[in-house]
Amino acid sequence: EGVNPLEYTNIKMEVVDWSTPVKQLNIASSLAGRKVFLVAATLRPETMYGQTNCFVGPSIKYGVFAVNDHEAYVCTYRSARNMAFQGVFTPAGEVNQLAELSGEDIVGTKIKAAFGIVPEVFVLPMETVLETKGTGVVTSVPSDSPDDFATLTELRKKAAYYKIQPEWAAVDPIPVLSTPTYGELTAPALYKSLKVQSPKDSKALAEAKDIAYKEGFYNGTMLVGEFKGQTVQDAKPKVRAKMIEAGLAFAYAE
Ligand code: A2H
Repeated sequence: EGVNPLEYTNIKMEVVDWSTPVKQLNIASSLAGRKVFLVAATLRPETMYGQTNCFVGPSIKYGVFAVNDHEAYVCTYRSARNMAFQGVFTPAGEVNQLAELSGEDIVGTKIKAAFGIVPEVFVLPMETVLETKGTGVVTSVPSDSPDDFATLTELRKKAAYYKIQPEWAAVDPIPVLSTPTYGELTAPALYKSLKVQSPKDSKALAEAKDIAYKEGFYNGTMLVGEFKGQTVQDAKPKVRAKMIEAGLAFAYAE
């Protein structure tokens, strides 16, 4: 909520199969037959082909909010209130919370990865998710996001410690775009060259994130999707528009 509002793309990831803990909460009757979507805020819509999973903060509280009479969104209350101000919900301006879920409970839920080459992925825990940014849900593209790659690597090393099934973290990074300096998997290349130690290695990760973003945006070429062969700079608004047109994304500012 700074001076310059940031324009995100919110990605709608439909719930295919809730985790066992959410099933045990018996929230189905509160949802009244609505389709439910986890909503992830991203600045890189052109990378959505490479989603391998989705992240929630395990100790963050999420709500399930009515969008209208047939859809509901899973996100933080804070972001639902912003969405209400931005005209996302019907009736206009109202925040109607149907259920509350902890991030820890949502882990293990199977969702549809909008525009993903792998069509269905799982929700995993990410301890560095900020409650105060975006929707509190982060879709994971480890090919191009150093944070996502660092957390996925950590979860794979210590699946039992993080209480996840190894198969939930089984999808490898998927090449989405190539950059002249880092090749087809920019984030894993930077993770290695900057010697990132863990998802909490914030100094190295901040540098990796900065380089990955600039390399991808200014020098990247799409390897997959409808805009394959085009520059990332050209493809980015086009992929975003296609996702919005398909009803799988919407604009969100904060
Ligand atoms: B980005 P900025 Cl491929 N907590 O999406 C932590 N991180 C969050 C978040 C939260 N509450 N909400 C969103 N994010 C992540 C894709 C991506 C992203 C790629 C590469 C870089 C990248 C796939 N994850 O972000 O602080 C989301 O991850 C690096 C800039 O508002 C979102 O875009 O600049 C980005 O951080 C927004 O970060």
